[in-house]
Parts: sequence; structure tokens; C-alpha cells
Amino acid sequence: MKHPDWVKHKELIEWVEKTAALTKPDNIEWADGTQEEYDRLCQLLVDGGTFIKLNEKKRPGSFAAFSDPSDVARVEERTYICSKRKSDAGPTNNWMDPSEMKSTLNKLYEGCMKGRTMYVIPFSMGPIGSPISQIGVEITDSAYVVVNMRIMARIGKKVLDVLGKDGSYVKCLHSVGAPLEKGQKDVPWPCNDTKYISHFPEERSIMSFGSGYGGNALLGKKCFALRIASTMARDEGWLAEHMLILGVESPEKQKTYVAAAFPSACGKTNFAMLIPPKEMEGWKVTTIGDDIAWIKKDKEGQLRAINPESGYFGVAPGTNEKSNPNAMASISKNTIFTNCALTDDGDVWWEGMTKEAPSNLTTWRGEKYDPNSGKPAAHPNARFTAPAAQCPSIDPQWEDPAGVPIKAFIFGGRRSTAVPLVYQSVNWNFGVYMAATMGSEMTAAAAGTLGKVRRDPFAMLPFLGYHAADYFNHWLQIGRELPNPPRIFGVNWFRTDENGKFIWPGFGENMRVLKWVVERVCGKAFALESPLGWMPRHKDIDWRGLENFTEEEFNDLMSVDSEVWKEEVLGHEELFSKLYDRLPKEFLFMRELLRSSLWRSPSKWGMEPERF
Ligand code: O2Y
Ligand code: MN
Repeated sequence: MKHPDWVKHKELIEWVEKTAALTKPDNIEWADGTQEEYDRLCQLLVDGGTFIKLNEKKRPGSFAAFSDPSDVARVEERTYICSKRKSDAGPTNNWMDPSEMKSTLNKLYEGCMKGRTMYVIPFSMGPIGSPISQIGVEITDSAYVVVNMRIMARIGKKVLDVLGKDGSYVKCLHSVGAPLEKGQKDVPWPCNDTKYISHFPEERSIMSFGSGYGGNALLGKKCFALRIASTMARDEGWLAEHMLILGVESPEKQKTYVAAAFPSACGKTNFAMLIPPKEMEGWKVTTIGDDIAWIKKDKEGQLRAINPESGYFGVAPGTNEKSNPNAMASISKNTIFTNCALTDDGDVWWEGMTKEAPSNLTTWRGEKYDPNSGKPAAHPNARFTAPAAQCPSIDPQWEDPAGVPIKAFIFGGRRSTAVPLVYQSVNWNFGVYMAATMGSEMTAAAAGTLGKVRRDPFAMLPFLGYHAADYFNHWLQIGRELPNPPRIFGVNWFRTDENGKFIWPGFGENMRVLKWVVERVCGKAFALESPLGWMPRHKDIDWRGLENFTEEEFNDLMSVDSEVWKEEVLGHEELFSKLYDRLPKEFLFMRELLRSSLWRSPSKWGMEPERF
């Protein structure tokens, strides 16, 4: 099968031919990235029963897809880092020898695309031609993947124009693992019970088999932009991070860019698209990215960040006009919805979109919705794939090839105790320590885990392409090389009172904390020394529009309890003991320093007025 004449890269053509000889597709199509191609593939997916076209008046240019119930999320237990040495993957990753993994996969790939079309998708992570961007090529037998990739990345001919005849790219091979025999009818969501999401960090390649869903199949996202890119970044002196990027504009029109890492279910998308309370007149938040940041030092030693993606693959349940109006506007058209419920007038719905569920809903499983069944109408991991350009808060610089200057990093987890609302690390190294030890309390699921802290260093635990302790060392090294490193902050929106009620009134108020952060960065805000670093007093926060939130409540949110922290530091040791042989020595000293500053403090460090 002949390639189009705009494909000039000989080695790429050879890889495509070799892969076709192994997987035996009926056809090969090179994705050119045009609107015509997108429309044709969406129609193909409608005709094949994978897509339902939504009501053009309510949700123009949009589709709903429903996955197989066995294929609804990333599969961490089937995700492997196949470095040559097991020790390089580290104890937090699944590992398999690369030759052994390839021999297993090649058996599975043998004939796996029979009866299907093989699509070749050249894609750029980051604006095409930016010095921070990287190119990948995904081979897939899923048209659903092609149309989602067109939203999430820059794809097609324009990418190959940059790649030229011999540019380097990341090889991403994907199959749903569901060959069709002659005359066999396809199913709406082909997949395979056997799944492998495999990464080969030394040769910078990815092989995924068996799943058609999200991070398992759209290989530019978690597989490339985080796992493979984190190893590239380690080797080349930059950062590939699980971070949103936002801009804060002051009433004086001064812009400060911030990158922030949160584990799942901590309001990351809401923070990326934050709308300040109306009383905080003149303050504005703009969005660069909601999930991933690639960050490089420029000639002046300033860290500059790009969002490698061009779309949002966001969680639908819980998103509504109040919690995130910018997300709701982003998905108003040209969006692919996966595993949402359908309304009787051809639109989508999910739990939390409106207070009451509309009548006559069809669940994501295609059944009539029964509100008394105890089963949700939309899958809890239902997703929207929407173009970033549709977000009303999108930053004018969001596609600047040079990236935006990062002045602060924010790290947050879900903690009912211990961690205060906000604090600033005294220096880079201590900030790295705090980010390495951050964690979230588990909210449900596995028996006996409720409330237990799951350490999730830098919110990167499932996305590190190498040994976690080497990653901490990399962060320390980056700090050594920066003349004026970004300031590092910790936040926690989830502290509860003695009745288990959240003390902080909600995500909508987070601008107050963000304002203190950017004012600290600009040298405009006061802070008080605490055992954890610098902290605002009640009067350092802008309370306009939230005057009924009392100073006492604020002080409860900010207190640092030595007894709780003794336990907390023991929790750090638990993580460190796993990583001991490569752990930065600095971390042991920092832990001791933390311990001694806690011991020297009053049993409950707080904002007692007599302290000032
Ligand atoms: O379940 C999936 O495949 C999606 S996971 C995901 C998607 C968008 C942003 N972040 C995540 C994540 O798991 O961090
Ligand atoms: Mn994420």
C-alpha cells in the first residue's frame, strides 16, 4: 500500500510497512489532519455504531461514544516501564524486560489488525515547531483514537513537514486487539481482555494493546507526554510534569504564570479554569493547560512552560455551570463524549450536571435510567474530549512557541488534617521535599484504605518513566542550575473540622489563595514564619465577598499540629524506605530539619495574636 507523496521520511515508511506486515490490516491510511478527514471518520464511527451524533441544535458538531464495560479507565496494573535494568524503573513501577515484553507483544500483534484499517497519525506534542515540542507517530487500528487525537494534539501533514526526511520521533504502536475474520461483524467498542500499556524509555517508544480508552490508547497523553517525556527531560535537563498551567492577571494588568500539580479528584480542571469571585474586581485567571506541562530553561535561566496538548480529556461527572462554567462552555460544541448518559432530546447528561436528573435518560450502558437503581446514569470516569481553543479563559499566549515564564509551582493533595490551606517553602530544596512527600487521603474503594494517605510524589506516581528517587534528584539538580528559581507553595482545600465538614468554603474561593501566592512571588505580600515555611495571616488574604468566613475558621485551616506531624513524618519515612538506595541525601537532612523545627514549635503552631 503506497504512502501519500507528502510522506518523505524513509525510516518512518519502513516502520509502518514492517508494522503492517506484522499486524496485517486490510488498509493503511495516513492521517492528514484535515477537517474533511475528521468529518469522514466521525461519519464512519456513526455508521459503525461507535458514535451517536448529538442534537445539532443543542450540541453542534458533537458525538457520544460508549465503551465496553471492561474498558473504562487507565489500567495501572497493566502499565509497564520496560527499561533495560529493572532498578531503573524503580519500585513504584511495574517492570518487564524489554525483549521479553516485545516477544509477548509481537505474538499479540500478529494479525491483530485483520479486517481493520491501520491509521498512521503523525502528531506534535506542543505547538508545531516550538523548541519545547516533540513529535510522535501513532499507529492505531481505531478511528475513535484518530478523531480524539485530532482534538488532543496537532496532527497530520503539517507535522511531517517539520519532521522532514530524517527527524526523530517517538514510535507509538496501538491496537485494540480485536481482529475481524472475513464477514465478521464489528462491535461498537472493540477491545481485548488482555491489555498491555508498555513503555521503552531507552528507545523512546510505546506499545499499547487491548484497550481503546483514554490514556491507554491516546498515546500522546500520559504515555508520551509524561512517562516517555519524563525520561527525555531527565536526560536533557528539562521537566515533563503532571501540572496545569495558569496565568493570573492583577488589576494593574501584571501577569504571573503558575504551574500546579494535584492528584486526581482535587479540583485540578476547576483550578486551571478558575473564575475569581466578582468582589475581587480586576483579578483574572487565564488557562494555558489543564493537565500536563513541559518546562525548559531559557537563555536567561527562566523556566518557560508549554501545554503539550491542544484539548481537554476531562472528567464529566461533577462538571456543571456553577463548578466550572469555562469547562461547560468549552464542551458546548465540537466535543466527543465518552460514557455519558443520553437525554431524550439527543444531548448528554452526567451526575452533577444538574440537581435533578432529566426524565427519560438512557444510561451509558444503553438502558433506561432508573433513579432508584443506585446505579449512576453516566460512568464515574465518563469523559469529554474538547478543543482547548474553545475555552473562554484560554490565555492569549497559550500557543506561544517560547512558552510562558513560570514564577511559582503549587502542589496540593486531599488532606483532612495536617496540611494547612497554603504555605510557601523556604527554599527550592524544601519545596522539592514537600512535593515528593505529598499525598492524598483515599476517598472510597478498597477495604481498609479509607482515610489512609496514599503518597503521590508530585502527582506523578502513575506517570513516572523511571525511578522516583532519580526524579527527585533531577528536580534538585534543576534548582541548582536556576539563578532565580520559581517559588514553591503547598495548598490543601480539603481540611475538615471536628464534625468532618470541609472548612474551606469551596473551589470558587481558591482565587484568594492564588492572589497571596502571586503577591508573594512579586514581593508584595507579608508572610509569617512557621515550621513548614512562610504562611499568610488572616489579614494577608483578600476576603472581599467572603467576610463571614471567620478569622477563627482561617486559623483552624492554618494550624500545624506537632503530634499530627510526628505521624506525618513517619509516613514520609515509609515512602523513603522504599526508595532508600537512590534517595537524595538532602532529603534525610530536610526530614531532620523539619522534625526539629516541629519539636521546637508550640504543640499546635497557630496564629495566636500574641505571636505578632
Ligand atoms: O482514564 C483515563 O484514561 C483518563 S486519565 C486522565 C485523563 C485526563 C487527565 N488526567 C488523567 C489522569 O489520570 O491523571
Ligand atoms: Mn491527569
